[in-house]
Amino acid sequence: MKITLQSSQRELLRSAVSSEMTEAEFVSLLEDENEPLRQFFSYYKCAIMEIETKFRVLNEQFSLDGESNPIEFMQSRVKSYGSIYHKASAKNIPMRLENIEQEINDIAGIRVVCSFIQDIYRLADCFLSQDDIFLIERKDYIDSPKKNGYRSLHLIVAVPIFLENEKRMVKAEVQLRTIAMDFWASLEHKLRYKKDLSQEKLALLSDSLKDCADESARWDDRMQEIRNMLEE
Ligand code: 0O2
Repeated sequence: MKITLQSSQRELLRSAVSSEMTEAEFVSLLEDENEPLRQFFSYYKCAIMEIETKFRVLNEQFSLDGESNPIEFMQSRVKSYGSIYHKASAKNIPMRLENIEQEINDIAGIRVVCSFIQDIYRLADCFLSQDDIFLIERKDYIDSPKKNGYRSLHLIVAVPIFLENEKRMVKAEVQLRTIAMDFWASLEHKLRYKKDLSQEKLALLSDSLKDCADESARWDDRMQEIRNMLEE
């Protein structure tokens, strides 16, 4: 899937973003009043709007069926320029918008937070069964948590956005998780970006976070069991 730009826009982007750029140059270029670049990022904002609406509709429909709303809250963001730069550097992706668009899947990110694990899978199934959602990749870190304890269900999808004269397919990453998983991930995220920790302290905090991840996984399972029993 590809975001197609007019050839004049392509030329501008090609000349604008070179592979030798530093982060500061990259960010300042993107922050300039540059219409094609603004347009490029606005497609991701539109994809977020489309996907959020789909989840709001599902949330509403579940409540009409006499069930409580499965979604506690949603958070969305277009990835920051600095974060795109770091991911591209870490993955050796050339600093050109074409490559970034093709190889970074989470420029548009939507996080859907639920109380119960079962709701995550049900929402994901309903979302993926819609005929305008194209699944690119599914990563189930609930079934197979990361070594550090990270859990969430990730769906990389492509969604159409309908503009004045055209339809474009745009990629987005949907992360579905419970409140407990979200609480854990926010704290662990802070640890990942702490640069001034000694090796000992880092090891201690990582072990402690892994214990919390295991404990919160047990909590999620028990809360689900209690709900199942209540609904029997
Ligand atoms: P940020 O700051 O949230 O944007 P891919 O995107 O598939 O090419 P990647 O990044 O290895 O490759 O994919 P993965 O592992 O599915 O992670 C994507 C996103 O999930 C991350 O984006 C985080 O938001 C979240 N995530 C994954 N692993 C962890 C983890 O161990 N801890 C926490 N707290 N979040 C995690 P970014 O770009 O890394 O970060």
